[in-house]
Amino acid sequence: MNYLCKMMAKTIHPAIFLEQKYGAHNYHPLPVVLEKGRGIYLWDTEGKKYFDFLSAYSAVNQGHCHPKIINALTEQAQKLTLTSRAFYNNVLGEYEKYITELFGYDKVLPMNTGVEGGETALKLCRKWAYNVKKIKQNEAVILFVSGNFWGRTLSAVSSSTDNESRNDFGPYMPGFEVIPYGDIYALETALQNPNVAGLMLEPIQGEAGVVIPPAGYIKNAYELCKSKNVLFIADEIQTGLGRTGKILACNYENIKPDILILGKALGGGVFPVSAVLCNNEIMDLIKPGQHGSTFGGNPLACRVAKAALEVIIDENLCENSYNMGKIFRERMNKINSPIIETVRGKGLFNAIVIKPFSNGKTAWDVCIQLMNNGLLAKQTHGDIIRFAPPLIINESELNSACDIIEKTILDIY
Ligand code: IF1
Repeated sequence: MNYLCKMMAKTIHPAIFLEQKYGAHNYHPLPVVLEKGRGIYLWDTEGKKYFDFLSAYSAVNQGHCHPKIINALTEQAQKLTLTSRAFYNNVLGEYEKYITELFGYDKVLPMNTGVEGGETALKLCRKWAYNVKKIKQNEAVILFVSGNFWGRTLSAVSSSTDNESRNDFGPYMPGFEVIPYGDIYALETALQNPNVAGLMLEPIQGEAGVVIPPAGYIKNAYELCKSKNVLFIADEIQTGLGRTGKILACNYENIKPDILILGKALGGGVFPVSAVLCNNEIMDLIKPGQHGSTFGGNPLACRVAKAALEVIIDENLCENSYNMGKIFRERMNKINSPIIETVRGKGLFNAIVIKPFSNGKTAWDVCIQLMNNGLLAKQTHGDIIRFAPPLIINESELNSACDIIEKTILDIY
């Protein structure tokens, strides 16, 4: 082991050293090594306790290691975990009935990661383009919006406007067009092209930094798409399942996407589960052998996902998210600090935009200080700190967490 490695092994946490030496450096984590999670809390290997205000990018809406979800996982894990879709199993159909009735669609196509959900939705859109809208083969266009993020596959980065996600991964997927987010006139113009088959967007952009479009944009975009026989595809992988204070962020504008994509918290924080929901006119275009995945719809994932959804419904997590989110923004807007530029969000999906410090400190330094003070959050795009605790947080816990955020911000500058 060379000298540097020997020095690192002596001065940094062994877990960090091992990740540095043996793992791809595709992340820049905060210097904390977590060992345990329960509810809204995480503990590091030294036993220090933290508020989790990232929730694994909204994949832990129900809280860490939720007993009902863990029970579903462990119970099914003793019986049957994976059959492939070469055979039926006694869990998938029951889950499919539950989730399609819950969201009001004819059918669901079960996948695993969020990006697989996105890829599935886009394949369904292209199938529909050629078989229903009768667009000429290989000429379907799908619209995306600037600042979008729906994963890391070559298709996903082909639609990205973020150089970090996109650079050096070309050539890019053809038939993708990007228009400015929130600009209804840009959409109107793009929809003049008769080859447009779909528009895919997040109702509130997560990775971009909890970017909320102008009021009415989602509804106007949906109506424009309908007027041009274009599918409206909602990526609710991060905004869905209570995160913004409703079961779906699209519900704020009373629109029902033609294709709905769910993920993250659908897996209850224990398993990658995603789902694509739509009605028969679209879903029945996929015939046997035309799409799927080894783990998609496996019995273990279905039991976990059903339990994950039941927790959200039975524990009124959407309502709690809505109410706690209001308190959070009220508290943040009361902090009298020159470094806070904007506080924004819906439900428990919030962000604070940090002004550049004259002393050279950045949002990263705020996150480090928050960590030292017992709260974990992470910045995105340099100056935006997202705050997204599990939706189970109660008012007392929320205020304690806000006390930490307030103290940290007032102390740092
Ligand atoms: C990373 C970001 C968040 C997503 C939306 C689809 C996906 C994601 C709206 C794909 C995934 C994750 C990916 C993860 C970090 C995280 C993230 F910062 F990268 F962008 F949440 F904002 N649609 N987002 O947010 O789902 O395939 O990952 O299951 O890649 O670093 P996935």
